[in-house]
Amino acid sequence: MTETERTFVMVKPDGVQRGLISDILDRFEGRGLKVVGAKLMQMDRELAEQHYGEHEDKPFFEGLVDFITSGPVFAMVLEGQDATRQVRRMMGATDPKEAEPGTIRGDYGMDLGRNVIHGSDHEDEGANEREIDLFFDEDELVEWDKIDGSWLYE
Ligand code: D4T
Repeated sequence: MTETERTFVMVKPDGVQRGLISDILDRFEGRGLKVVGAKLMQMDRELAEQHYGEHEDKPFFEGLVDFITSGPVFAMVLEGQDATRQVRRMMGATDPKEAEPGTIRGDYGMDLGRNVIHGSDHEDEGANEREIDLFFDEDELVEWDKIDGSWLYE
């Protein structure tokens, strides 16, 4: 059986400024993903540098940290079967110009440096737990039963 898992997702400052939080959350809820944590927050440079640590030697790193700290982000933890991979599929390719129409980036983005949303990488083992720990305290996550469970999953 496919594992139920939690994944970290974040609407970036461009998505928040453009009023896309509700549409993005609607897509995930409509798909059947359960929200177990959500908050609007302002990232500081320390958190941004930690979050994007794998890119610290890349030429775009400073610009990326500037951008992600330039305004509030909307951070979420979503739960469901195969959640990490399914969220990434719904987000579309990293570069919105390559993202398929119908995906979040394909519908709302035009530029790699303004790609609206982040989701943990399903190919990076442990990325979910690491990012959830980085952004959320344990008491900010809620364990609850969603009444449509048996209507979503066989
Ligand atoms: P994030 O982490 O934002 O969900 O994006 P991805 O997981 O899809 O892609 P990534 O880690 O390769 O890139 C992180 C972030 O950096 C921006 N970026 C990336 C950029 O501004 N210029 C670049 O050349 C690249 C490769 C976009 C996403």
